[in-house]
Amino acid sequence: MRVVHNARHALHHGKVEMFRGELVPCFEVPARVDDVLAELERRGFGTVEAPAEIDDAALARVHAPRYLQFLAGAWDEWVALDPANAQRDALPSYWPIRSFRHDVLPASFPARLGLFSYDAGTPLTAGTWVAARAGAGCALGAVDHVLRGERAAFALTRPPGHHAGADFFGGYCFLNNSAIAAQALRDAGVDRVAVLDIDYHHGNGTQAIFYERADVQFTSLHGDPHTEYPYYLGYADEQGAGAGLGFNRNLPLARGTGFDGWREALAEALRGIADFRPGALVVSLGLDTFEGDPISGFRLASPDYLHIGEDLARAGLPTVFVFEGGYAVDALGVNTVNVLDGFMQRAG
Ligand code: FKS
Ligand code: ZN
Repeated sequence: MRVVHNARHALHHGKVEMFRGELVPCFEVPARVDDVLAELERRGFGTVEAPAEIDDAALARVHAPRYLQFLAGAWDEWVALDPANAQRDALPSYWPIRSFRHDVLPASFPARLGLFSYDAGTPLTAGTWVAARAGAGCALGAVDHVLRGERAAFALTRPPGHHAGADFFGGYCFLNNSAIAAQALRDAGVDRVAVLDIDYHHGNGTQAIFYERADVQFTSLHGDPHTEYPYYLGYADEQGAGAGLGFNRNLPLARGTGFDGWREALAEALRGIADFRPGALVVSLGLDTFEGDPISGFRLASPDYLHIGEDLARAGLPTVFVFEGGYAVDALGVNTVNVLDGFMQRAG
């Protein structure tokens, strides 16, 4: 399988995230991608390549211009507030929730930081924009391979993307790589694109981006938002709106779910995807469903990931895999490559 790898991912390196009243070390660290790369090399799996330079127009097909502009200049604005900020991550502390205005762009940088975000766990750092932009390039590069007839391709990048909406960051995500991939497939003439999100956390950003559209179907398997992040979206009754009604599907599962229950939900998701008759599939590939994950609650074991790959291959669709979460760094490489390996074995 072709692997498009973002060598600039480590330029995004948050120090801390806010968690239960404390600043704690980030879970989403550069070692995650390095571990996957090492396992790809160890197993001689795939051809690893760098992404081509990207066309920002592909980002603007998914994200709001004022949000992209903000992200591109955010670090410089943060340091301009106080030169000592160069040593600190930028974390928001104000949010315009219900009854506040969203149309006004305040001059204050901290005010805009909050306008364009939804949690205090997603540090913006000196290299965030460069890393995220190159990451979106990986997603676009993987799309190109599939458009040229490859059975599948894998965008190996961080920061992840599925929590990022059209104009907000959060959940360690800034640019929604999976949404950018799905939109690029549409723009290249694929009539219907399915996005399947198997990260432990609901892909609220991807759902929101496509919620009113019938041309991109979104399906997600995730920890029940009643108890799991991102809490405010990902419930089973969210089925899409307007033209998109019927094209959004959430399959929330209880904390503690093991592979048997999870796999049944995957089968259900794949039936819905088959009914949609898509021309391509984008998989938001999170590996935080693993039993050893430090921030998640499902109980999948390493060999289960081979079966996930096989089940996905049986859908018979040109497939773009996009790397999302997974925080048990030592097992992350094995689990990720198991999915890809299972897929290729079944895909032939
Ligand atoms: C632990 C609290 C967890 C944030 C969880 C974010 C999950 C991110 C992810 C992604 F794929 F985007 F990376 N809070 N301190 O795994 O969904
Ligand atoms: Zn996750």
